[in-house]
Amino acid sequence: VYQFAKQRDTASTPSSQPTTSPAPTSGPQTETVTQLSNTQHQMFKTMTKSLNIPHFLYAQEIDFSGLSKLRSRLNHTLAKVPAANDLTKLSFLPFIIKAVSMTLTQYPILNARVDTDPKTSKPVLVMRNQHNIGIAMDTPSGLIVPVIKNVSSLNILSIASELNRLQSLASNGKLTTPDLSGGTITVSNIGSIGGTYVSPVIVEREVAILGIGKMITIPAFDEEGKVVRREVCNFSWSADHRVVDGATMARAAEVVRAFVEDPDSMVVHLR
Ligand code: CAO
Repeated sequence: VYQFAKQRDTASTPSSQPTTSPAPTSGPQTETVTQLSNTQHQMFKTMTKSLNIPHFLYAQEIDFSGLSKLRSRLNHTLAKVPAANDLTKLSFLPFIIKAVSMTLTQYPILNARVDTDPKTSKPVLVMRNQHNIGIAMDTPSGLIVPVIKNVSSLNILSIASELNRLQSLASNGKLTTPDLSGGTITVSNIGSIGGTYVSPVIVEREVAILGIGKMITIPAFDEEGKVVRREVCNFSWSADHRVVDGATMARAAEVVRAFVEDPDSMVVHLR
């Protein structure tokens, strides 16, 4: 009883002295110089050049429910009957890469690069017919962006195989210069690690990049006002605002959304 009363007294006395002592000082700050790794050095050069590009950010929430169901169905089949190259599983990315390529057919400006006309010294757009989609990859040595070439000529299974091939070479540090060059647009799926939104940085010789956040499950209302389960994911586009206006970026992003939200609609375009 006495102890209880004493504790209560102490707690209720505003002028009581603090019982904690200040953190001990740990000496002066020290600084150590570290050289950049090769990958950091490359990232430093590339990203410094990207500072010259005025970025326009456009973000949208995509309903992944249909894609998620389709992926589960296909993965169920692939687990029993593997596809070529022993492919037994598809992630979301091959579908998104295909949707981006199909959209580039309608919006070729997003596959272009900015250059300077040597005769007039005026800026020009260089249009490119092949969709060479760079994929940002997190590897033991840091950020690497290998390129899936000519995506419009590939189906979703062959995109997945190529993605696996590049991912395996990247994680073993065995990518070659051809694997890393010739990109015309980039996709960065940071959502496989985490994050809702990302503000992706356009790389030189490209005018757009797509950043993908983490897919999450949310309660939503259906058309009858009933609460339903939805899987959603945020897509964040950055475009070079010197040559791509907001309306063009928004229209193209809406085409990607339509393909991803209704993946069956991609079937008619597949090769
Ligand atoms: N939201 C939720 N889950 C996701 C997801 C997302 N956006 N993206 C992938 N996943 C899931 C996959 O479906 C898979 O799940 P299951 O095991 O259930 O099938 C799991 O996460 C692992 O996917 P993955 O990473 O192996 O495959 P991927 O094709 O989606 O991505 C790659 C491949 C190489 C892009 C990815 O591994 C990676 O490196 N991401 C980081 C990119 C990055 O660093 N970007 C920042 C660049 S700027 O610094």
